[in-house]
Amino acid sequence: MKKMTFPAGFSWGTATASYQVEGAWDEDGKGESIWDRFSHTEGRIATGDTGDVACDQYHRYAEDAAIMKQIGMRGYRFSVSWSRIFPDASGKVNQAGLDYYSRLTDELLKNGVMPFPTLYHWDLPQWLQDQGGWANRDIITHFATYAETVVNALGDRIKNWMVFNEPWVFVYLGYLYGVHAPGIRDSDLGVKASHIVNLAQASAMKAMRATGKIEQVGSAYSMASTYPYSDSADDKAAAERQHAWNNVWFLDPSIKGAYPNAYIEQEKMLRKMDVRPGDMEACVEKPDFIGINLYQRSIVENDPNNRNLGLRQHRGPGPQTAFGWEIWPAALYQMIKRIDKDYGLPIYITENGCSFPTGPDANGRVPDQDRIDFYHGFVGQVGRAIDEGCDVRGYYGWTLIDNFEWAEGFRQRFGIVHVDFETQKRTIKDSGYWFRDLIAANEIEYDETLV
Ligand code: GCO
Repeated sequence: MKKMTFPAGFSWGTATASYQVEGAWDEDGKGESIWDRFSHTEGRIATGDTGDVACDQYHRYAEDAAIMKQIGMRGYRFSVSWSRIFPDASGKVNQAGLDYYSRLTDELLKNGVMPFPTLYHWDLPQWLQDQGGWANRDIITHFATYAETVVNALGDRIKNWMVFNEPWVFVYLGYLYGVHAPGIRDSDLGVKASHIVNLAQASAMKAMRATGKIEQVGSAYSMASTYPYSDSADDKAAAERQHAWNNVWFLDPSIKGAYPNAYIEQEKMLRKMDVRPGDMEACVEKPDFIGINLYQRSIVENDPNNRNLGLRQHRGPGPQTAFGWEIWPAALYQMIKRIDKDYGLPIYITENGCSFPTGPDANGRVPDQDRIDFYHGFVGQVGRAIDEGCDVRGYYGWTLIDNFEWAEGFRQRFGIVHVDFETQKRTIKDSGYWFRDLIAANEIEYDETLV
């Protein structure tokens, strides 16, 4: 084991998303989003839960900001709900929606917490979905207008922004596999949407920079470091294809103006994606940093029978969270090293965390030791990468408070603060106090032998 100290001013924070915490789903002029529609449709959410109330952060943001301060958090990654700002197809701005994020921003700053918002964490306005959503190119202009509007309203106080959260997840789970909103299962639409999202990312970044009000902009990408199933050249090549598709499909176009090689028949795929002349140039807008959301790794074996990515995945032998996700701390170290080597840009860990169901005991304490062990392992591997020279600027745990876990409803608890969804009572878990002590000490021990 080795001990390291994080850089002074390291950005310690937590992340949430509008639909998962806000509630107030139809208040103050907010329009319907695809997640409202999806969760209100029977059979879509495993538990039948909805985000109508969620953690009621729309009304309890001051209490939540005070909790962040108590823990010593220096940043808060929240997302803006597009349908609060542009509730309908009229194109008219709903000022009350902007006012909410302005109040939240002021409250965070008052508590010494840097607001670090994401413009899109999956809750697309339903009126845009009715026009085809991310599979219709018209969305590119709508999204840039929305981005510019939000930055103009808050850019006097907020300097650091994220455009997208996990484009891979909302495109493929939403349009290809149909398990997330809008619940579409269509391989043509899915791959077309992936390209439109890349175009939209660049045009929104350009619009945000043109306001002259921001300092840093990037996106948060879902990543899982890929491990070849064996040492064979074929498995290693398969792991590279998985990395290309899963980790950097929405990053390479913005930096290199090209898609990474992922598919066995890549040229055919690019035609299916409807990549037109001039598109790849239009995708380029270099981010100031790269956000990594990482929960797991993937273990990949070459599979010649698969004509898509040419691979199959295996489960790893590590222990698991309540969600059944393998706990493999070195995955985060490997991912940081790879992204640092390939792009040389500053990195933020924009999400990392685990679900365990621990609730309050008889004394009202929440002894979630398994979550502490998880964080100790993963944060330690971030420290290891920093020790080896990687430029990691911050670490955002997922998540501040137990919240609405998408298709799983409320049954997966990822918070470092427990929420009783009957009463909305918040209780800081032992892991929350662990973070308080970690941030105060600003140092951690890590295992430098993990692979
Ligand atoms: C994610 C999401 C979060 C999830 C978390 C746990 O970005 O996948 O940003 O919304 O709740 O990852 O599954």
